[in-house]
Amino acid sequence: MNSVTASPSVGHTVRGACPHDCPDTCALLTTVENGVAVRVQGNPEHPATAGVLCTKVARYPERTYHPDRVLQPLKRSGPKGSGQFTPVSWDEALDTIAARLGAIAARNPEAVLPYSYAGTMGLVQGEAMAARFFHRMGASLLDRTICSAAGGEALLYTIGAKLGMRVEFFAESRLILIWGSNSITSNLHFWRHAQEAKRRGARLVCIDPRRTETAEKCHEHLQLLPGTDAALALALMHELITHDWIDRDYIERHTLGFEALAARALQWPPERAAEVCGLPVAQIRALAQAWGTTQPAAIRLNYGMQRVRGGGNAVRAIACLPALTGAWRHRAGGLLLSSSGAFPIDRAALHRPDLLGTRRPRTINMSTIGDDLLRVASSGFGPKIEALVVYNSNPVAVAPESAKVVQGFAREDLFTVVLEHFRTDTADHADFILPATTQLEHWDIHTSYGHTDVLLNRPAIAPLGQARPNTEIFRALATRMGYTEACFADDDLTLCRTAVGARVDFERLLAQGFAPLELPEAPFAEGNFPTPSGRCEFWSERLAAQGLDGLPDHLPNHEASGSDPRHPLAMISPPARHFLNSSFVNVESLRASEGEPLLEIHATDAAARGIADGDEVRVYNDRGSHRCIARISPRARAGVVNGLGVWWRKFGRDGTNVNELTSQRLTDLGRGPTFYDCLVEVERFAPGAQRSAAEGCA
Ligand SMILES: Nc1nc2c(c(=O)[nH]1)N[C@H]1C(S)=C(S)[C@@H](COP(=O)(O)OP(=O)(O)OC[C@H]3O[C@@H](n4cnc5c(=O)[nH]c(N)nc54)[C@H](O)[C@@H]3O)O[C@H]1N2
Ligand SMILES: Nc1nc2c(c(=O)[nH]1)N[C@H]1C(S)=C(S)[C@@H](COP(=O)(O)OP(=O)(O)OC[C@H]3O[C@@H](n4cnc5c(=O)[nH]c(N)nc54)[C@H](O)[C@@H]3O)O[C@H]1N2
Ligand code: SF4
Ligand SMILES: [Mo]
Repeated sequence: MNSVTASPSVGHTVRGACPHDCPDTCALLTTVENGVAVRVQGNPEHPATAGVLCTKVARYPERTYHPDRVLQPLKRSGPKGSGQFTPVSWDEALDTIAARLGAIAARNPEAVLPYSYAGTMGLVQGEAMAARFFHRMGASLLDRTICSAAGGEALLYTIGAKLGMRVEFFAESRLILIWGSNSITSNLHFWRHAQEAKRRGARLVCIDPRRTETAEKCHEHLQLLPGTDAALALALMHELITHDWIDRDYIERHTLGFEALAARALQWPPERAAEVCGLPVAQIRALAQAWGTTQPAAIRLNYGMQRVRGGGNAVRAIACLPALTGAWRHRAGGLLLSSSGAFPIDRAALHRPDLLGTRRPRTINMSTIGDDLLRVASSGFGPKIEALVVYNSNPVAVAPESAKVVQGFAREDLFTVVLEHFRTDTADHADFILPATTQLEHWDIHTSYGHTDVLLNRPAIAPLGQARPNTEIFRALATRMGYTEACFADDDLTLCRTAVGARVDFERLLAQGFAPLELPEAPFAEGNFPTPSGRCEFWSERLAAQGLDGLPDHLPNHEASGSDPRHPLAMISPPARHFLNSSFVNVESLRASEGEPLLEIHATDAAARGIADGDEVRVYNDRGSHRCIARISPRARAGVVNGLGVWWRKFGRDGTNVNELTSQRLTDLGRGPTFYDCLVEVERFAPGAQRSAAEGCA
């Protein structure tokens, strides 16, 4: 293969979409030669992709044809969690699974739990046939909170929906706050626009406890303590109000609760926030002045900053800033956290909750799967979880407090089916692993949370081995369970049409691969917030009605810095650049770029513990202990250590990853996880002297 194989005379190209949980949702062009996908590139015709992919997905063929792909159904042949399997036929696997699920469901369908997230963001291979299947059964519902629940609810209560600026207009902003986002790692195509703005003279400010590659390239970096963003936002409001850097006309016409918010903000002079955030006062004052006196000014917020107890309130506080200064008046001003609310998706038609009839199954929060798998039947909880069907997710690696998650998955009396590409940490705990197709092998429809185009993914190659699309697997199970409703006969192309609905031109998708939504350039220039009041709600009556604070406030972390002398360091575990959550960890070229699990630690914290760069260390708290290599790094601020994630446990030195340390405590809004609200201690690892976590913390 040479560098010009994109030419149609040598191979043909197939239009697709990147399936990963990334705001960029790139349009892909896959070059196929003799039935083999030889290259995956960015589609140059798609404006948001502009022909560029990240290094991870540029390696998609390496992942797809990886020798470790699971290509036939596997049945457990050793003890639970041993990772020992033997191949079986599809018929044997499906018959056995349908019989087991059927028997459990006959007693109580709520004892069956689907567990899925965003391994693919596709609307068809995600919750389409799967949701129909579990609704028909009456299985427990899953609250899919693990990523964005706190921030999502915060947007709903403040600006009314997951809506915001169009990403391309950031190029015209004069001031951009990159807040809780390592854009170069996790939002590369936004970074392109930020760079353009910088070239045109814009000022870039990064707000992040870690000195990321993105922070390094901004003009200013506010390296605050984790979980203190609301305090910073309230101090910015204090300065905006006391200096009258506010847009009184916009506030009067398009916001609700200014007087109350102002009273709250006036309790937050910059000195107080500086103390809480661990920042110089002057830096806070300067940022307030910049935000108050520059237009157009924009905030690129990402989910990194809402994985703490007060994450919802923090997003609410930050989402007030553009309304206070009227930044929304400009198309290059305002805020973007997620654009996913812009898509007119008919989820009921896809998921068919009507198949539940009058049944109202309980809901299990995916972020507390560790505890929930260990619960016995009770009137409050309902039946014990007896069967788990996992697809598009790797909970044993990504869910918090792994020790409990592993203990739950290791239950001999739990029947676990995992639809996967690889033998992940989760698949190792399965009774059956069913081989799933990758994005190159199936149809799908994609929306985005970073731009506003719909994309169609066409299969580029035939399924490898015996792999089947998730949809096909749930269809086959439905047949065996005797589910005869017509919706179980829908093929994938029909599901694609159902997903896009009538407001998107499907013929255009078939021809071009993508279709932009028709949207205003500046969504809130004239107010029109989709809240009950139609205004940006500084004060939320809906929150007050639930007995919650109607105003945003700073809620200190569950495990705030300085609150526990035995565990003096705050640990955050943000994404590694060459992985996507726990995907790609097994792709050798990408794993080589990351090396091995590392803990970034500030020189002062390392010296205080006699730790040298490259030492093996033990990171621990009352929940567990994780061994890795210490990297003394200017990326870590004093008092905060960074354990980049999310590694597969089996690649860890002691078979663990950072989630051995994280807790199952939840966020203020949305019942989300608090991965970055976690105190630890670190010590040099001396072989032989290792104490158990419990002893170490006694
Ligand atoms: N390469 C790569 N790209 C990814 C992912 C990946 O794993 N790898 N993950 C994808 C997923 S699932 C998502 S949800 C998206 C968004 O993913 P996010 O998880 O938002 O990822 P980042 O953009 O890295 O933003 C996290 C940043 O927030 C910082 N941070 C941590 N705690 C705090 C805090 O309390 N306050 C503030 N201000 N900052 C904090 C971290 O140091 C980090 O730099 O990215 C997606 N893109
Ligand atoms: N400590 C810590 N933990 C975290 C985070 C963190 O920042 N720090 N980030 C959190 C966040 S933001 C998120 S979104 C979650 C992500 O957690 P998950 O959504 O579980 O994401 P992945 O780890 O990428 O696992 C997805 C799995 O789906 C599989 N998959 C992909 N496509 C398909 C398909 O078409 N069919 C089937 N059957 N399987 C498929 C992949 O092979 C992969 O193993 O992790 C969370 N966990
Ligand atoms: S992971 Fe993100 S940047 Fe990479 S190809 Fe997919 S959508 Fe694009
Ligand atoms: Mo996420």
